[in-house]
Amino acid sequence: MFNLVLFGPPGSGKGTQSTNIIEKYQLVHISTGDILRAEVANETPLGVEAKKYMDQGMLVPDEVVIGMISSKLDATPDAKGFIFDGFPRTVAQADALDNLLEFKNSPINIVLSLMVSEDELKSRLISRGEVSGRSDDNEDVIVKRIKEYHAKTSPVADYYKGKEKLVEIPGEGTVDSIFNALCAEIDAKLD
Ligand code: B4P
Repeated sequence: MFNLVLFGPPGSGKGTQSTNIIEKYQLVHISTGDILRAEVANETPLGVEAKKYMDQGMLVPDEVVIGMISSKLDATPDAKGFIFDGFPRTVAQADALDNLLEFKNSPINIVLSLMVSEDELKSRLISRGEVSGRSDDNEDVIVKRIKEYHAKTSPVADYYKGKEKLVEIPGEGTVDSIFNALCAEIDAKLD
C-alpha cells in the first residue's frame, strides 16, 4: 500500500492536485472537506453540526473528523493506497491517523506540503468564492481560516518533519508544473 498526505493551507491546491494524483496512481481519495460538504448538503445531523464551524472558518472537532476517516478506511479494505487531502489538520488527528494505519500495517509513506504565500492564498480563495458559492470563501472567513491554519494545522508539519516524512513543494506556478514536482517525489518513494 502507498499512503500519501497532501498538506497545506486553505487554497494551496490540495483538492486541485489530488484530482490529478488519484488518476495517475489509482489511490483512493479521502478529502475531509468534500465529505463534510456532502454531509452539509444532505442536512445530516453531522452536517448541521459541522456547518456551524465551517461557516466561521473554524475546524470541525477532532472526534467528528477522526470518526469519518475511520469509517472511510473500513469501507475500502482493498485499496492500493490512500491520498489524504485536508486531513490531518491537527496533531491529534495526525496521531489518530497513525494509530488507524497501524492496524492495517501500512503507515504514511510521504507528506507533501504545498508552500503558497498568504496573498496568493487569499486571492485564489476570493476568486473561487465568486464561482463556487461556498459559504466559507468570503474575505472575512478566509482570514479566519488562515488564522486557524497557523494556530492548529501548521504544527502538523513539524509532527511529520520529526518523522522524516515531510517534503516541501513550491505551490505557486502552473497546476501542471506543481503536479510534475509532486509526481517526482512520489515516484522517488515508489522506486
Ligand atoms: P477544504 O475543503 O479542505 O478546503 P481548502 O483547504 O479551502 O481547499 P484546497 O487547499 O483543497 O484548495 P483547492 O485545491 O480547492 O476545507 C474546508 C473546511 O472544512 C475547513 O475550513 C474546515 O472547516 C473543514 N475541514 C476540512 N477538513 C477538516 C479536518 N481534517 N478537521 C477539521 N475541519 C476540517 O484550491 C483553491 C483554489 O485555488 C481553487 O479555486 C483552484 O482552482 C485554485 N488553484 C489551485 N492551484 C492553483 C495554481 N497552481 N494556480 C492558481 N490557482 C490555483
